[in-house]
Amino acid sequence: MKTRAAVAWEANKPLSIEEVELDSPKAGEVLVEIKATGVCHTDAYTLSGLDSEGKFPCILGHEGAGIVREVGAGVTSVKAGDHIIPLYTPECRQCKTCLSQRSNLCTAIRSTQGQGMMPDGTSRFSCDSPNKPLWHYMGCSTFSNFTVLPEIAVAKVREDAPFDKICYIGCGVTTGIGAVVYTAKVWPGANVVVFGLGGIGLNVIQGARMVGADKIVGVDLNPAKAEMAKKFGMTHFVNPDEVGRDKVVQAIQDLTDGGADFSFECVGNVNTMRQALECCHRGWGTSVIIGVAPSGTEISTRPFQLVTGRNWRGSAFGGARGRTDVPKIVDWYMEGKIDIDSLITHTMPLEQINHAFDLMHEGKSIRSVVVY
Ligand code: NAD
Ligand code: AHE
Ligand code: ZN
Repeated sequence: MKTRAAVAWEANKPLSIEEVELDSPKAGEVLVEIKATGVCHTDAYTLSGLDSEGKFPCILGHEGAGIVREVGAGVTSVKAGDHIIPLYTPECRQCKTCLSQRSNLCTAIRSTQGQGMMPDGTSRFSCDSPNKPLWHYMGCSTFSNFTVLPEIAVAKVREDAPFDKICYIGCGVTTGIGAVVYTAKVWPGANVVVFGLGGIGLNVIQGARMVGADKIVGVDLNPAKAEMAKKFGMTHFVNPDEVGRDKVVQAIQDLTDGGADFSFECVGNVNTMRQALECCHRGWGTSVIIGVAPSGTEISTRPFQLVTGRNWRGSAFGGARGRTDVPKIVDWYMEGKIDIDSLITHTMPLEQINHAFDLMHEGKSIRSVVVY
């Protein structure tokens, strides 16, 4: 079939709206009509050329929601008409990691996914003019109106949930709230610090409020981000340009009686990753890296920071097991337990998708959602 998609022909160039070819789903795969997709900073990161797994030309996008239109041979867990959220972190329930129950990092299809291919090592997308192969992205490619996904990479969700809001659960909402609830297991009364008050950091803040955190300190270079963060539960704001970029750690220690119980890095910058670790409380403070730093960069700190009891860890997709946890997060939204609507600051058709990237780079949006 033919479908409309925003194609990334090469790094650092605007996406181009094209009619592309999409092959039918093979065994174990499903054809999905994407109804809406968010634009995440990770899409911009890959488009920038700094992602070691970035492969061009490709169809980006990994934060979607849609309807199953056709299933391939052997598919049993979903059927045509089901509403789903694509999962860039699938859940096969059979690999060593899934069976361990210790991590959400399912390994079933990770290697082909990172190469822009379906599990059989081929792509379903192509473009007959100028006749180039098109690669998948993060196993999702939600910047295409129709896409093909492995059965293990879709979470079936309730049908009364609006696509233009729950698409955000496909990455940002789950990543932020999940990092608090599933990865860090933040306890009521904890002091929490969040570096980066964008589409991920604000969800960390609402997760921290949800579990009953005490102080929730936000750190961002853009003071315009503070207003929304306060609405979501931020109790104190630190602007590194006001306190001095080399005094951020001290400012946080002063606010939190010696250091944070938990910090979350939601920027993707190795300097803020270091600050996020070092602002944690001696003896037990845990810092969770969520931000994706450019390929080739490295984190550093004095080993003494770890010897004296601080913990450094990371979180992908909030530690959520997609097929199990994502439907529950959709329920939380539908029951009014979490706010998604306020974070979706812009909605636009696919033709304006490059504007979504501009708004993100200019710091003018929290989440832009493309509606097909
Ligand atoms: P965003 O652009 O919406 O937000 C980033 C925020 O960081 C902005 O508010 C910006 O002003 C702020 N910022 C920039 N430099 C800063 C600095 N030096 N100090 C303090 N604040 C600073 O991006 P997002 O969509 O929220 O994504 C954030 C990061 O999380 C990205 O690196 C993204 O790739 C990553 N991410 C990771 C996962 C995961 O599973 N681990 C999932 C989604 C996104
Ligand atoms: N290809 C990148 C890896 C980027 C990365 O860490 N991705 C996160 C999700 S970001 C979503 O917005 C992730 O899930 N990581 C675990 C995994 O298996 O990729 C790079 O830098 O090479
Ligand atoms: Zn994302």
